[in-house]
Amino acid sequence: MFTRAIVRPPAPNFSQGLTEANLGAPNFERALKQHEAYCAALTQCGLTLTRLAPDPDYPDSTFVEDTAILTNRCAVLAQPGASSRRGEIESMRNTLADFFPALMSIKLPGTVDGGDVCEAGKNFFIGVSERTNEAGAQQLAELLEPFGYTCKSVDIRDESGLLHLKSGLAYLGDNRLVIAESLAGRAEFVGYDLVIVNSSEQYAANCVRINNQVLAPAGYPAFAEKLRDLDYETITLEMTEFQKMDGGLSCLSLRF
Ligand code: CIR
Repeated sequence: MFTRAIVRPPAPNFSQGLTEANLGAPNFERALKQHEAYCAALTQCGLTLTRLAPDPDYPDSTFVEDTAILTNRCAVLAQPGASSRRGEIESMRNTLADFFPALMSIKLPGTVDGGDVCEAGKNFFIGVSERTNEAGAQQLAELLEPFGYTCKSVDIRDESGLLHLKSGLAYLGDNRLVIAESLAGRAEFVGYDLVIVNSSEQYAANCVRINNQVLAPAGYPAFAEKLRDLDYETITLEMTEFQKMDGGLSCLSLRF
């Protein structure tokens, strides 16, 4: 069960963040509304929110998930692979210190973006990507394993459509993964029940199970039907303005 989440609304210069999406510039007012609806959905799932102030010094700072890896046994501050995002870590360190006094951290030259880390029960999948390097993945595994977790690296550097591992992977609990079609054949995922997301709906693979609900992006009917068939209670959310900045649904919150 999750009880809390940390969120940070986008700052007015949100459109100056990193993106390779080619979907045009985001509309700030619409992004704020989408962010509000996202926060309302987290509250509906029973979470108490810590709302951080928008931070115009870091236009990508609304994507708080990238700054940390939170588990119910320990917490690790990430080390963003994009140099323009490194400064996001310090304010998150202060916020997390209230909840996790024994906060650990990834050190350079290791880099890890939280978006590359997918918890699946006692196992963590760690994406090695444009942002998370092998040294970072190795450090994270060494920090998590003493807490009884296992870790498996998944190299996604040849997956041009996936910025982070969680752009194409989510854990629904009960040994079930939502997975982008392009990852579904990988050996790392043998033994899990896979809910495969068609390549035309790939963005929907970044969904989040929170307690009894699944939050999923609006506009992906085939995936919505799969969730319905599996009897998940789903909340769909408009994510268009965040998608324009390469952001998925999970990256707008840190849940614990
Ligand atoms: C970035 O490129 O870092 C941001 N514009 C988007 C980060 C999205 N984070 C995520 O998928 N975990």
